[in-house]
Amino acid sequence: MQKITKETYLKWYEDMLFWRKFEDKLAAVYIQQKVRGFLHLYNGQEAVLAGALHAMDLSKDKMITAYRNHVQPIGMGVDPKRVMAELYGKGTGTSQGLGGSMHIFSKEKGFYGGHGIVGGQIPLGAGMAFGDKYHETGAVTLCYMGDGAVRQGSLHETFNMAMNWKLPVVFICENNGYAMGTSVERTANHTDIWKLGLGYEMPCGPVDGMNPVKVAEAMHEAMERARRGDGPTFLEMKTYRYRGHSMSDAQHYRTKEEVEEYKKIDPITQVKDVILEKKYATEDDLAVIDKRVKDMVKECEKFAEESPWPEKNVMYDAVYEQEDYPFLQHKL
Ligand SMILES: Cc1ncc(C[n+]2csc(CCOP(=O)(O)OP(=O)(O)O)c2C)c(N)n1
Ligand SMILES: [Mg+2]
Repeated sequence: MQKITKETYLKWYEDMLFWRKFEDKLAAVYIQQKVRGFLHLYNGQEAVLAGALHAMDLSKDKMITAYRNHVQPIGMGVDPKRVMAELYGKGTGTSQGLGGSMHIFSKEKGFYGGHGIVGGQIPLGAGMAFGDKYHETGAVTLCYMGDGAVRQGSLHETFNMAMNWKLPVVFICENNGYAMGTSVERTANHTDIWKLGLGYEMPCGPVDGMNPVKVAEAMHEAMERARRGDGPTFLEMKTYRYRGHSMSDAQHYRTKEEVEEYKKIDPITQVKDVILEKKYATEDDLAVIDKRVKDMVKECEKFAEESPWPEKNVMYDAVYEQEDYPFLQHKL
């Protein structure tokens, strides 16, 4: 793994802060009804992404996740202005405004969505890894899912095939404690989600998902295993989301005190503490980064606001049409 240096910490600080503020902005414009439909935010879970990116080879590795999917593509190199425009439904968005919040996608940057069906991305992730094994690309797929998704049957079928074929994939459960309003304790007889790998003799284990160093180390080991042909790993990242499941969540299932407890181990604060303690930067240096982040978010908002709506015909170009269909012309 690339060494974790002063530069790594400063990058983690800036990236995670940008992701956090980008999503705070989305929450604000959602209330103004500029972003519509569902909106699931990642606030609190940033270390899981930051640590994984450090271990990845971004020239070829791939990622797939569920609907909490705005900042991952940004981390993989997609222009954040285009991600925000997608959320606004604008023609300059990553899917020309046709996908929206749950469907950010960039084949070019190796980000394969963006999936609203809980657990739907698990077999797809294994399929992507199968493709890489078959074509001998040497790439590894990171397949993310929530704690709710591990209760889907598709996880078990996929684990079996992925182990049987020793696919180059890392399955990552982001255990943020809840599936909508249902706590992990209420979903199953056991709460150590990582143990689900044991039934398939898949290497597995728990990881502190609030600390990017711990995430990077665990991800590196898993990705090395996948790259040398020894197959998948299942990691349970213990993390937390500060905001509700989506924007329409009254959060009756947890207390404010619980949220505050987790904020004490906030990933951005943890990274900032190391930076100051090791004198990688001063408070003044960090203020410069904070300002840069604020300006970048503003730039994204301006771009999305000023972008045009998609042309109407794009809507019809994106649906299946049979040439000899006799009834309706699906064109404008
Ligand atoms: C197959 C399916 N069942 C139910 C839903 C409704 N639903 C949307 S999100 C969600 C909870 C998933 O929670 P989790 O996997 O823990 O992810 P998190 O939201 O915590 O990131 C449910 C049940 C769905 N989208 N798809
Ligand atoms: Mg969850």
